[in-house]
Amino acid sequence: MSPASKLLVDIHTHVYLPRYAALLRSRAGAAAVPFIRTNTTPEGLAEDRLLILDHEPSESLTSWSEKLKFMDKHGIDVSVVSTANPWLDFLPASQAHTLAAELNDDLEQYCSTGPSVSSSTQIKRLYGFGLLPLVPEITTSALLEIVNQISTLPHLRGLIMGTRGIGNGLDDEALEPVWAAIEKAGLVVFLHPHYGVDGSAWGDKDNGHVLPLALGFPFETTTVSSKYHFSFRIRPQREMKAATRLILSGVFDKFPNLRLLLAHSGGALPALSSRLASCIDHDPAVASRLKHDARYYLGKLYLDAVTYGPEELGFVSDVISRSAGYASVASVSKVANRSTGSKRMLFGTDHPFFPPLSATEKWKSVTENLEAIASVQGWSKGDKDGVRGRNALALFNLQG
Ligand code: 5CU
Repeated sequence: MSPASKLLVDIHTHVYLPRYAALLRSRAGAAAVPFIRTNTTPEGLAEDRLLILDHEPSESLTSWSEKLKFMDKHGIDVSVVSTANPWLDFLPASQAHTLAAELNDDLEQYCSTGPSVSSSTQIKRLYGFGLLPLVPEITTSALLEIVNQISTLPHLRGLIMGTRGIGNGLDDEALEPVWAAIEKAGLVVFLHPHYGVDGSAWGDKDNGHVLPLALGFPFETTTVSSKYHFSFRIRPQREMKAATRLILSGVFDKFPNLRLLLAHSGGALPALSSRLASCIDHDPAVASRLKHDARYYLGKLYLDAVTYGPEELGFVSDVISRSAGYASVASVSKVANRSTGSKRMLFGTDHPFFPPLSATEKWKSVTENLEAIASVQGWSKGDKDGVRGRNALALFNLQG
């Protein structure tokens, strides 16, 4: 077994728990996604097809027990698993509340009864992100109750959430007690897209789901949008406000110890952060709202390393490391130190999404991300080991 400092830890990996899959199966005849429909294959076998996004080719449903097999095949020691999109977003408040509590218990049960990494460590192979019932009309007390539940389940180390909040996005003041409770409990928030952005930008050509996934998902993470219609291609019901809406709302000034992990390396935010800072500086409505230059807040974030390329990883780590130089106007050094930025980046696979189109021994979506980490110019061996696993052990407090 590798020593703890060499463990490979996957922090972006999803599951559809049996209870959740049963709910989707019960919606087989529903007019709108999400649902699971059982098809018959040409060989006459029953096959579950999962549809979570309008117009998207359906994904194969990966069974819960396949997770460990997938990990073994790719040498992944530990996974911090999360329920995949669209979480509980489509449910009425009371059902979302009950189901969140049940699914959190289910996930704890699975992780706690799963194997350990080895007989000489107490580090388990599975940990999880819980779910909050973030839907319109949910009460603050219900949300706080579930934050508290997650914080008492030892194998749940955070929670995953989409970008809608309780209907008005994540910069909604109504969420402030929730951020406060999450910060106090020390839980990591994994912020993940589902709705994409205005589908009319994708044009009329059939490009499969390349544009919504390659651009729409990361743009959604960048903007932290809200009130998008469930479809990839239907116009949003309301124009999105600004990106980075969480930064603009001052969440990190109010909750400086909030630990936010962004999917897909933060989307376009690293590339746009200096432009964002400049726009803030030149806008009378917000110029004096934040305590720091916008670039400072990027250093508060954690980002998955799901970029598939070493140049992108290097660039993102430069931007993250540079943020310390923006702590105050008087800061002396704004020089990027790639190594410092790497400490906030964590390996992920996005399993069960992006399966290979034809049978291969290993998934390219996994090997490409591992090769990217191995090839970043300016990252030391220690930095790379950090991104592969040690950073996750520290962030999620996983100890042997
Ligand atoms: O790229 C991804 O993260 C995903 C995901 O999580 N869910 C999905 O439906 N497609 C792609």
